[in-house]
Amino acid sequence: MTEVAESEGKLLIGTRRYSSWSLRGWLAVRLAGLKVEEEVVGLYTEAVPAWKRRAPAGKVPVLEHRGVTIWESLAIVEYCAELAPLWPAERAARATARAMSSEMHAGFAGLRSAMTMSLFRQAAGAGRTPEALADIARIDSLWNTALAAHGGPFLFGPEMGAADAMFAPVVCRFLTYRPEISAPAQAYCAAVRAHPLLQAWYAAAEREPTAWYLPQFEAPLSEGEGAG
Ligand SMILES: N[C@@H](CCC(=O)N[C@@H](CS)C(=O)NCC(=O)O)C(=O)O
Repeated sequence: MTEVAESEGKLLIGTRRYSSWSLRGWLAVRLAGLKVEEEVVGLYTEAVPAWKRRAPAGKVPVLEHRGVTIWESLAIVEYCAELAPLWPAERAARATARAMSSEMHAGFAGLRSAMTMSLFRQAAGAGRTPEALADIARIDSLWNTALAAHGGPFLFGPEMGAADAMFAPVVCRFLTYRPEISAPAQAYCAAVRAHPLLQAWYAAAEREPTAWYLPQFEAPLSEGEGAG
């Protein structure tokens, strides 16, 4: 568990190598500078029943902050955005950022099932199902529109924000499965991966216990292989 001076609560997350929803919540909490400890649980291991009793919906992430418990990644992002400016200041841009984030939270099941998040898996070229490719085309288009309108390197300008937190696990998937994406989307992926918080997330993921590794998410996939 990460100790934090004058802790105001706790963020419960799952195995960093795999837990895409945890990454979203964790990024929002860290971008907002909340003073909370982190507790990481090995997903789908024997520890599951114990942590599930503390998670209102039986899922991670869960944020406990100053006596408030928030589950669901998008609600955590919104909570953090009330404490720090994570959404764009301008109303129309903010509406677009929220729409993109909602679309991410509710959708892209084709991508999520064919290209499960697994940070260090050897899987370049794999997972290109028709459903995943359709989702990728939509995401590429969304990113291009936002990047062109706001100048990058992040979706709504120079700073990483709420929408970037919601799409960060997609970046991780693209870096693992290497689908063909546009040049602006590639540049966006590079910018997200280079951000100090993503660097920290990957570094911490590398230090996680090997007992948490799950064969179904680690098995190498060759180019052209289907759902992974
Ligand atoms: N809609 C939820 C999804 C959370 C979710 O599915 N979390 C996964 C880990 S990425 C989980 O807790 N899985 C454990 C389980 O279902 O037993 C959110 O946005 O936070």
